[in-house]
Amino acid sequence: MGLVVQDPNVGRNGAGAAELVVVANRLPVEHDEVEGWRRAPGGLVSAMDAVLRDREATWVGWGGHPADDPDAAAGGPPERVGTVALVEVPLTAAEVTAHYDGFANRALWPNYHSGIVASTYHRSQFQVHREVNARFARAAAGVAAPGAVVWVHDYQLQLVPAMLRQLRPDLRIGFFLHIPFPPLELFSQIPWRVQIVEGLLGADVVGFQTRDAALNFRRAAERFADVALTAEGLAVGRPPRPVVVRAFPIGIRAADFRALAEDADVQRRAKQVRADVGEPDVLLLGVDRLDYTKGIDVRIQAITELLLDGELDPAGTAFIQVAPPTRAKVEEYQQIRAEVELLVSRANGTLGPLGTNPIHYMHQPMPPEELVALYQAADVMLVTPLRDGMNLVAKEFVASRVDGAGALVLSEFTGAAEQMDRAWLVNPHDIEGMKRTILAAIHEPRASAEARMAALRAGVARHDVHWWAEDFLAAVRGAAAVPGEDAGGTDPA
Ligand code: ADQ
Repeated sequence: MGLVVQDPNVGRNGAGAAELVVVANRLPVEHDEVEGWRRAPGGLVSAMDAVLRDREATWVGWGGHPADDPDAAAGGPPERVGTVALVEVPLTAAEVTAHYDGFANRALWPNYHSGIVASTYHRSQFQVHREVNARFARAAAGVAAPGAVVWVHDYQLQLVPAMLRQLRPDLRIGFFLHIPFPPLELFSQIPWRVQIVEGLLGADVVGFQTRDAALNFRRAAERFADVALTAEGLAVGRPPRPVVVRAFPIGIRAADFRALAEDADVQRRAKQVRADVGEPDVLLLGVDRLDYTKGIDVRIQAITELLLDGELDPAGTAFIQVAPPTRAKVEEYQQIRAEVELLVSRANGTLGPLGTNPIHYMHQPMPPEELVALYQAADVMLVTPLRDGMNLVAKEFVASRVDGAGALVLSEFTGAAEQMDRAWLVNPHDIEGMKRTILAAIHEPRASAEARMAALRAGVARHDVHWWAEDFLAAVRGAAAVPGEDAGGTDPA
């Protein structure tokens, strides 16, 4: 049975004793009908999994099944995974619809991603969102030891820091946003902008993926809250309380990717991948959740045009697009799926003689070994989001290229572009520019291509997920221990 905390004062199994508490919308496990409880996929879980591997911690989150669902997984999530105790915050189906599918994914997500699709704002959804945030705050307050560090994650829980501070002023609270923070003119559209800024300012450290995001938040805080700008962040309220605001660019488990990439079976599989798609002269690859922010459609369009123009030979080119399902209940995600599938079949239907299907589309999750084999098989990796907080795929590709080969085409609008300036940077809104850059990446002489990849690989290895977590946790500990002083930490590369 999982530990279900409904009342913050009623803790069991070590409640009130956790020195490190992670709070995220989802627990790091999900239920599969065949396999039972298993590790949940996704960037956040994969990052925190590595960080918590040898650390005692308590993870507060939703288990993934509505509490009132008659088919809900019997018994709830496990009590522990390795060194991490799991505390489930129960949500009903109606709460999931309003808080997660609704407010988080149809109001916040599109606004924070440059308004690529229009946000919809519903007062009733915000109401539920606030109640759910309060429940997360109470659950965290119930398990944290005196003076503990609480690390709150991502856009679904931005109200938690202030709520938690009110319940437990003794705690040291860090908040990290995995997605972009929008410029003031976009953020200002949100009817609850004041509540969001005040919610975040409850933390001692508010961390972002990029300097731009941190800057955007400082501007929003200046506009919508009682703050003064300081060198390291903000002074909030009266008497002023220091809040560190800066970039902590997330890294990947670089050593794990390198080890997988050196595995003989994975390398054999990489060769097989090329054989499976007909031993092309050029193999292009895209790997993204099927999300409208990822620019999958513009990428397919650019490649299709190159194939139609004869700039790329349909008989000698293969493009693999991996796009696992995500948020399938949200209408905009059904639309992007339909659009991508139409573009793929239209391109394959138009190009070349019978047997020529240059675009290979895989709408399925896959294990890390298979992803690394794909990364190794590719000549050019295409990461072309219209907006992305960081983008771990770009870093995973680079870390997997232990052979020193491969080229990365990367959108300027990813957080990764701030660190990976040796990649082939593109503006995904500019199809012609993207086509030119893809061709340049394909035809770059080997020596300069390898020099680029070597520089990129060194950066990804140095600024890995452990560097990120240590930097963030040091800032949270430092911020509370020495009020008013710079939290230190490393300057983000
Ligand atoms: P995401 O939007 O999910 O993450 P990303 O950073 O690329 O985007 O992470 C996706 C993860 O899913 C990668 O680790 C990748 O390996 C994995 N993945 C992709 N396809 C898969 C498949 N078919 N099967 C299994 N796994 C697959 C959010 C933000 C990002 C930010 C991360 C972390 O939107 O900007 O980089 O959080 O902070």
